Formats: sequence, structure tokens, C-alpha cells
Amino acid sequence: MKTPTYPLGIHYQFPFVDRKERGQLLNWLETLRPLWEERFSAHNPPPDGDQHRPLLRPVYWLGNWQFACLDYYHPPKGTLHRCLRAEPYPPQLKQIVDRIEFIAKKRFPRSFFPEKWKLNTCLINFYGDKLEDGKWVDRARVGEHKDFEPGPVGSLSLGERAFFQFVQGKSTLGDDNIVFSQWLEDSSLQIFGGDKWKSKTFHRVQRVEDRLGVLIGPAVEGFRTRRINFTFRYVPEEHIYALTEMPKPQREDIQSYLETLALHSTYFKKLLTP
Ligand SMILES: O=C(O)CCC(=O)C(=O)O
Repeated sequence: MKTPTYPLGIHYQFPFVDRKERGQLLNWLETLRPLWEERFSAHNPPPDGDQHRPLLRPVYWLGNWQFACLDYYHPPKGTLHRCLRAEPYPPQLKQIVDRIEFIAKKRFPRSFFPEKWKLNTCLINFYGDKLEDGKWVDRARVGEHKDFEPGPVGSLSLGERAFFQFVQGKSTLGDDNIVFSQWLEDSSLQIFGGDKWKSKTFHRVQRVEDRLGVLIGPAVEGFRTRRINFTFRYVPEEHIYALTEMPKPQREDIQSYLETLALHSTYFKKLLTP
């Protein structure tokens, strides 16, 4: 594939982090214990035709944690008790996020930014193979979806490169619905914003290459990680809740996740300490 020219609303930079920063991030990532979340829960059971199932990959959130079983952040209607205040960015990531905000503001028109926009939320996705019934199965992809947090989203990739696409609608028309495709390389930055890329199209990760044969990231039982992606987003502060502000059903649904996180994170340990 030729190097694409990037349309307004998509910025791509490779490399974005240098070897030293990459190394620091990978060292810090080793200290995390990502979670295998279930999509649904006792108080939020699967709708008709769906079933209880784990997510395709382990995840970790910073800034606020959007648990799958609380249905993620979905304005304008789904904003209440969806986002639990979580760990702040570590210093090595904070600096990188400041740079991404600066670049986004330089590259994109003001109309792309909601008031008070800042990248205060980060989803870390771990891509790789999952051990299923004794076999390693490639689970390194994400289906079409939108990131509903308002304003531009910044995406930093580490590890094997990923084939990323924006598509129009969840169509079964083969390739007809593809609007823009690109590879996201190791250490690259992608930022996308504006109506076309945030609202009018979906995005997905079609596949992650397996060329280097190198595993990265923290140990996760039954999983081999070959790519790690950080997406930085904005959630208005008034939509981020402390644990004490969460109603009982939501607290019950996430309690076991918090206990698991508390085994390795001082932030979550403190949160659960009366
Ligand atoms: O892994 C990526 O490059 C994209 C991840 C993504 O689409 C998301 O976190 O919403």
C-alpha cells in the first residue's frame, strides 16, 4: 500500500515516541495487570440474542475506568454512572499526552474541540492471541465502533503494526464501505477528530501483523500480547464519578474487578480501604 495522504481530521506521525520513551512506556506497562472484563453483569444482563461473554482482549483504563458492564460512556443519554474515577497518568505518559494535545490543537480547526477538551481518559488495549481450549487463537482485532467521547481522540501504538480502517456503516457490502485505511506502526501517533471521523464513520482494527514474533507488555494469563494501543479521549469532569457516588447496583457489578485491580494497584487498594 502507498503511503496515504491524510485527509482533514486525520493526523498521523511516525515515529512519534523515540526509543527511550518507548522503553519507558514498556517498563511502566509491565507494572500493570490488565483486566479481562465481561461484557455484561448481574444488573446489566445480555439483551435477547446475546449472552454473557468476555471481551476479546484485556484492557486497562487511566483517568476514568469505563467498565463494559456499565455500558461505557455514551453521550448524550449514557453519561450517568458510566465512568469511575481511576488512576492518573504516570509522569512518562503525562508528557506524551501534553504533546498530543498540542499537536491536535495545531492541526485541527477550533470547531473540532468541545469547550474544556483535554485528553483526560485513556483506554489501553492489549492485542494478541488467546489460549482457548488448549489452542492459541488470534484475537487481535476490533470490530466497527465509534468513540463517543467528544472531540479528537489520540492513539499511540506500540508493537506489531495494525491495519486500521474507517468505514461507513456496519455494512456487509465487502470492501464498499471502506472510507480510509492506514497502517498504525510501532511508536506511531494517530489523531482523528471532526464530524466525519468521529460521528459519520465507524473505525476498526482489521488485523495486527505477526512478523516480529516479539511479545510485549505485562504477563496476562492465557494471553500473548504483540501490540498495545493507547487511545486518549475526553470525558467532561462532571461525568466522572467517585466510587462513593456510584449507586449500589453499579458498585456490586464492578466490585470483583476493583478487588482484582487492588491486588496490584495502590490506587485501587486505597479506594477499597474503608
Ligand atoms: O487499537 C487501535 O488502534 C484502535 C483502538 C480503538 O479503536 C479503540 O480503543 O476504540
